[in-house]
Amino acid sequence: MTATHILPARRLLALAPFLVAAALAGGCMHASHAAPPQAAAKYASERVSAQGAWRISYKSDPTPIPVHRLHAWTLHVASPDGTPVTGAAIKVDGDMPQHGHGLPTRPRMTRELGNGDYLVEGVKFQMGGWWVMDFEVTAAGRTDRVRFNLQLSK
Ligand SMILES: [Cu+2]
Repeated sequence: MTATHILPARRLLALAPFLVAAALAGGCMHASHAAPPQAAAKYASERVSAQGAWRISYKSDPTPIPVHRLHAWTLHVASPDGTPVTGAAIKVDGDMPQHGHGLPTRPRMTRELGNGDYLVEGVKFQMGGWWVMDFEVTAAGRTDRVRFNLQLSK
């Protein structure tokens, strides 16, 4: 093995601005298959989880969802027939699929409010555009996930 294929450091430094520019130009080079859903139904605030275990909806406080501002969501978890689900464990995540970055904060479910409602605090979006919010809900020995699509204006 020789080092002939290793670029000299100076050459790498010269390339750096172009690499950064490419990354900033939408970040789509490695996420080219990620495109915002077209159907308005995909942006609904109530959705059935992936395996059909839960019917989940959210409300942001304030509404509409703000950008650049720390705020809270209330998640409502019900069975498919609408019966509120209590005692659930909920994991929260979110990201911008086209940009390859996540949330600037780590939102958490901090309190069960009763009647199938759960408080999620620490939500913040640092830019407008297409976001996804993922919730993994475990209750009664069953785990299922739901993904909400958001289109936020700046
Ligand atoms: Cu972004």
